[in-house]
Amino acid sequence: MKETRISPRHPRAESLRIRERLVEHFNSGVVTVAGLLAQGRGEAFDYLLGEKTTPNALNAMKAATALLLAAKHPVISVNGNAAALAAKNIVRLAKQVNAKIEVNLFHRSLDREEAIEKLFKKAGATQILGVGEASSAAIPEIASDRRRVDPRGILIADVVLVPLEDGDRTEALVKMGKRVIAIDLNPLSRTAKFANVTIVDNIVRAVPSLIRIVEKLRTEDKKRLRKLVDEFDNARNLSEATEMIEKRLESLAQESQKGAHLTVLEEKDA
Ligand code: PTJ
Repeated sequence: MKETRISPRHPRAESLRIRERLVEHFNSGVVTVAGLLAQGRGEAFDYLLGEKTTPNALNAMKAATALLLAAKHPVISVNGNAAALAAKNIVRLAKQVNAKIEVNLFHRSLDREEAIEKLFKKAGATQILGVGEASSAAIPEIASDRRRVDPRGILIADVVLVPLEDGDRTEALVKMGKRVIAIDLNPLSRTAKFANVTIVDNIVRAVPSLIRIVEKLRTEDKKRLRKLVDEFDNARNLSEATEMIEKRLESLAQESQKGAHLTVLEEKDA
């Protein structure tokens, strides 16, 4: 398929490049149709957040890093969108915190699992859990195919990082006593609310930022890491993220009111 050329001068070039990457990986069998819809929803929230990593997200990332560094069996759970948007950085992060990477799909098929495995291996991963028969265990209370997990990975994990998730599995994992870190641009989603630590940011920015924070915090002692986790309040952080959107909408409304006023003046002048 012919590649779409995006001018670097286009005001929304980065957003368009991300979209193209998803389309490319939709064609390669990694991303599902619903994944394209999910990206659209994410883009809308990213727009409202100003398309940058906020102090609120950085705060959550510190708690997430502390959880990952203190974990005994950390696992990064990946789906089609996470693979398409962040495979290389997920591999780097997994190596840094000694985490396993497990494929866990909502729209499960062996072809997609294998395409995702291939993409991660190309990005430098040596082992990908959860592919095919490897996910022989089940987590309770989930109706979707996401209940099938790898006994070497999510089943025994104490900390699970779930980028772009659906709420049911997050809730089930938390009920099983696991600490769940979510990356979700929507602070109102069920995943965001059920997770122990929710990073309200785009996965393409969040994973590189996590890598930088892990580098900074990796020499901290266990006591300080525990303090970072204990002091983090996910409900409060989500409420702040929602307020941030509210404030940005207010300032955008004021800006567009000024714009509308100019249009009225221009019409009068004409
Ligand atoms: O690959 P599969 O089969 O496992 O399917 C994956 C999708 C994403 C289709 C599936 O998990 C799903 O349906 O997810 P939802 O319920 O649409 O939720 C996706 C959430 O991710 C939404 O809250 C979006 O706002 C958010 N989101 C979308 N794109 C991004 C994002 N969050 C962070 N970074 C993004 N780039």
